[in-house]
Amino acid sequence: MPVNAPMEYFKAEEKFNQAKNKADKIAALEEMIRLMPRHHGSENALAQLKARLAKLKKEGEKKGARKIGLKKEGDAQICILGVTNSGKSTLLRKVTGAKPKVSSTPYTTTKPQVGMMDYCGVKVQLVEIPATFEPEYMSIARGCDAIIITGDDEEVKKVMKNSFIRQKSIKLSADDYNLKGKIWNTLGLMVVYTKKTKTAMSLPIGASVKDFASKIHKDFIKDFRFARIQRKGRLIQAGLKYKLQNNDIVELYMG
Ligand SMILES: Nc1nc2c(ncn2[C@@H]2O[C@H](COP(=O)(O)OP(=O)(O)OP(=O)(O)O)[C@@H](O)[C@H]2O)c(=O)[nH]1
Ligand SMILES: [Mg+2]
Repeated sequence: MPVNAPMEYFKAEEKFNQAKNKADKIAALEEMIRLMPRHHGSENALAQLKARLAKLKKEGEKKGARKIGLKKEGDAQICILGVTNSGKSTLLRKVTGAKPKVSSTPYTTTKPQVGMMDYCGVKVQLVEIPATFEPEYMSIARGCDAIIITGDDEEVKKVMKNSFIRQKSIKLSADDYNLKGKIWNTLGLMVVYTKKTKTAMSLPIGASVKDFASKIHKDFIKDFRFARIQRKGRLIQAGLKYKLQNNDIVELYMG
């Protein structure tokens, strides 16, 4: 029991005990820490509260994605962050086959919603993060490849900062022209195709023949002789170091 704690402290403690979810617990704990008197007699109690807070925050990070059963699928994952009614579900519906509920009632989406966007044969997983921004959902956003922000971005940027979400972000609306193209461009990837099976593959912009070959199979580097690349009607013969470009069709010759 802290010595000389103000009344507000006990109110915050009561809030902590009543809290039903992690976000509320964290908020109450932070309030308790703020209200705890700073003197020699309260040092231990303060340290305990801080340890409890750290543990609570860490739990959210570790369990988050697994607890809600969300599996990373496709070539890349993008999270949609936005305050309520900013059109997250509307955007998800437009670019994927997913059918999350769209409604003008605030906080319609309460669980992360997942959809798969096809871009020139490459699959990108999109995840709508509920506007409650619960820590366990923010941990999904922390691990994805890029962020789409819908609506007013000021609040979202604050939330991102507090949750250590530092990926590249882009502000978009569901009504934007060339929505899929804009989403794809945030990833810094290009699409190349295998000649034989016409399979689309994603690689970082600037990737080489070697990157392409090793993505298909480890042994392809060892037995590599040369690559034949179809690019804008031209045929190029190239070695491992040769840099690929978007839309290249690549055939590997092995020895
Ligand atoms: N066409 C269009 N409608 C929008 C846009 N933003 C919001 N709306 C409308 O606003 C309401 C909420 O849209 P949702 O897509 O459900 O918004 P959300 O961000 O998913 O909201 P929550 O899940 O409740 O937090 C709906 O009536 C939409 O039609 C937009 O950019 N374009
Ligand atoms: Mg929604």
